[in-house]
Amino acid sequence: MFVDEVKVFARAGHGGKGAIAFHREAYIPKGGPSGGNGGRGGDVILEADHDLNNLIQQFFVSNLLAENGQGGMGKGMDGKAGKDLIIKVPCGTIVWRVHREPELPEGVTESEEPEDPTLIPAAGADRPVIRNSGGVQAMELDLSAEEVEDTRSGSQRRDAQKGERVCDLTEHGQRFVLCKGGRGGLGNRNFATAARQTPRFAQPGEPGDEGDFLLELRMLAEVGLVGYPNAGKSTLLTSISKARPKIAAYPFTTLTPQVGIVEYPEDYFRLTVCDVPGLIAGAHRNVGLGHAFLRHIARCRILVILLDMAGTDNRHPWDDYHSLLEELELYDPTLLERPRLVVANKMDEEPAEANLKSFKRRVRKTPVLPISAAFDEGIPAFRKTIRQMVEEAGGADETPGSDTDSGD
Ligand SMILES: Nc1nc2c(ncn2[C@@H]2O[C@H](COP(=O)(O)OP(=O)(O)OP(=O)(O)O)[C@@H](O)[C@H]2O)c(=O)[nH]1
Ligand SMILES: [Mg+2]
Repeated sequence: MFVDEVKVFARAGHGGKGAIAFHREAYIPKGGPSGGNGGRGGDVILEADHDLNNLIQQFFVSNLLAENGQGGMGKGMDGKAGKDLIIKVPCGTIVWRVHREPELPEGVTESEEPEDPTLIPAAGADRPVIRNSGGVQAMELDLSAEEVEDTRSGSQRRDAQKGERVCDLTEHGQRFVLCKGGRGGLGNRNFATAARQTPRFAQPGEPGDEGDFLLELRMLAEVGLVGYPNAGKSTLLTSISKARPKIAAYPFTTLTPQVGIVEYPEDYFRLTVCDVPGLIAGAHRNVGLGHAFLRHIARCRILVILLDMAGTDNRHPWDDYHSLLEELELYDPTLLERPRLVVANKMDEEPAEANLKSFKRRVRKTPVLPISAAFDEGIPAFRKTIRQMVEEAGGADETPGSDTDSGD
């Protein structure tokens, strides 16, 4: 199972309470206050780990509860601090704070929308009210009824619905304190003064932070492979890297994103390539596997549009190309501004040459790289081109966390 989005509830440990105690020992009368302090509660900490590739652990254990601090004890003994809870998440995890709807007490139902007292109800239907005052005519318009145009792009709107973005864990080992543990209360020995030598009170521990969070994984790869099902994306990934995704002649073979590493042994350069499940026209209406996996290419530096130039199943590569671009735009218009490489696959097949000619006639000014992934033809040129494009787009070594669709 591949989990790339999961809701969790996190609560840090509460601080232990301070103790109220007095020193008792033979021959030491009125030994004074000796209540120890409570220990602090454990934090809930997220840590990025490059050995993980999805959020399945949090899917099964979604309540992240850190240990409470121990209460203070007599004889001046402080309580033990609660253990921090360290949760490992894959690199590329974005954390959103989800605001919970306030729960209404039992028996109370949500009332209808409160009436705005400042609004004068318009007479009749939606007709504006015309009022006369001293011969001057004024037209009353109900501005609240007008729809405000939302200029945000699809991905920005989706992000805003998710809540408030609190962090983005991109580097291996990067840590983020999701919920801070409560401080322990002070024991009564802290409150002794010359004027009040027997304080019979101590501090309670502070509660730990808590909240609902949404963990979302957006893979960190430099190159994203986009194409129709059966275009040969997985075959291409297999021929350029050591990744071994399933390859078969039926659509939607790949059901989860696959990442491969392309190595350039001459200077130890490496690139990560992400193969996402096939996209088809209408994916924005959830046709096929929908847009769900496009989040994984949202951070890619370059996009490779892979087309089946042989036109298998009577498809036309130029139609595929246009509908792919349309789907990308519907998901996030900034994806179209990303440098992209159009690759024509299956050039070994009979109709591919003729289709490529027609494609070039219909889609002008778009350079196309012909390859045959299954027969390793054109692969060296492909490797070289993607490297060049990634370097031009900002290099592979920079943190690829600067996704344009993020709202922070
Ligand atoms: N003739 C020919 N067949 C190819 C080539 N590349 C891939 N294929 C075949 O196309 C079919 C689909 O290949 P996949 O790599 O599974 O395609 P995909 O794009 O990953 O498909 P999904 O995972 O379903 O989205 C397989 O039967 C491959 O053998 C090629 O260059 N030439
Ligand atoms: Mg595949």
